[in-house]
Amino acid sequence: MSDDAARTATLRALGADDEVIEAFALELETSPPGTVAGRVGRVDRGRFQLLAAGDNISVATSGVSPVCVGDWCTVSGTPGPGGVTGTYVLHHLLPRRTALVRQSSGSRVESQALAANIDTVMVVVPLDRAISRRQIERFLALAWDSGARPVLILTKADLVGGPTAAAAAADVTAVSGELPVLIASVVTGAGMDAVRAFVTGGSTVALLGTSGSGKSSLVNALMGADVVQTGDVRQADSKGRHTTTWRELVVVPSGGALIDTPGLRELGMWVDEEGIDAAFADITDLEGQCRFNDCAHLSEPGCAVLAAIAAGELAPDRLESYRKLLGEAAFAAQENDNRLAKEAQKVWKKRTLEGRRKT
Ligand SMILES: Nc1nc2c(ncn2[C@@H]2O[C@H](COP(=O)(O)OP(=O)(O)OP(=O)(O)O)[C@@H](O)[C@H]2O)c(=O)[nH]1
Ligand SMILES: [Mg+2]
Ligand SMILES: [Zn+2]
Repeated sequence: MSDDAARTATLRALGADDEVIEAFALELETSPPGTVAGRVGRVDRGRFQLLAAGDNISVATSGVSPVCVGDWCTVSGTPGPGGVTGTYVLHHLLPRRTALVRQSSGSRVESQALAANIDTVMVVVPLDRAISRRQIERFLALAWDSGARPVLILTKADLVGGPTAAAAAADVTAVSGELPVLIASVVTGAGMDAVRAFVTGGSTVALLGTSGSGKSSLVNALMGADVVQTGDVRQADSKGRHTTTWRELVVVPSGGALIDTPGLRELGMWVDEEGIDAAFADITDLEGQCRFNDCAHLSEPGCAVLAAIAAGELAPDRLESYRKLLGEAAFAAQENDNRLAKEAQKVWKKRTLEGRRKT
């Protein structure tokens, strides 16, 4: 097999379609010898893993990662001697066709690409818990924003009766509209053929959902092997344990690529804040009228929240529970992920310190 043919075969296995193959061919024509084309499989702090022909390549980066999982890019460098990681740098990043982006919420958090070049987003909803339409809406919003096609997977069907599953499917159409809604179980395999139909050669599927919803279990079922770790669900409250901590791209033997993502933990701080903001719209509306941009509503002059409390328009304990939930959101992020914890702390600190004057 020629180098070109070998490269094409590798890229196809990673989920490339003709357009990607063509873009790489053009790019490599003008690249220095030794340039390698591949797909980002995982991003860690200060480095990312490129899935490519032969050994996977670890590429050092500095500052905010220039790539996210699912990106197609070329790197140049030299392989290390026998089994030792070489030294590579990012050479060229192909334009992202779609991207799941964590939106910035005001200026508080920078928007960040979570995963790129996804065709289908599976929003995974477990049937053994109360279904939150609001939560599904948020995942669907994220999915639609990406440019990919969302699909709803109601999973763990073995844990409820058929009528319950059917009722849930009917119920979620209120938020899913015309989208496909699939009922599945990785335990019995029921409905898995319909899920598998979305995973085809040249396509990339990302899974989104809360912790413990069954994303990694679906990945393993689709892979036909336990390639990613799955976790226990606490019996008491059927909450997940945040088993998956990194977004990771895996290649399906029968074609296509899957991107497993962590549950609420990683989207956590941001989604939680969003949810809290939505639930406390009365306070967030008032906040917009405070004189200071980062008013903590403690004793600042010109505080619209304190004014509303003084005028009897806002219950003081409502502000208390808002504070408490925001603090918990920051704490949850801190517990789970140092990087996010730092962001959360920054946000929280900014809120509790004296606010800067609005300009
Ligand atoms: N009965 C049953 N249990 C399931 C099914 N799918 C997943 N589970 C169980 O649900 C638990 C959580 O599954 P995971 O796949 O780890 O969930 P996850 O969405 O990846 O969770 P995070 O990685 O924390 O975001 C595990 O104990 C699985 O065995 C299913 O179809 N039926
Ligand atoms: Mg998982
Ligand atoms: Zn205020």
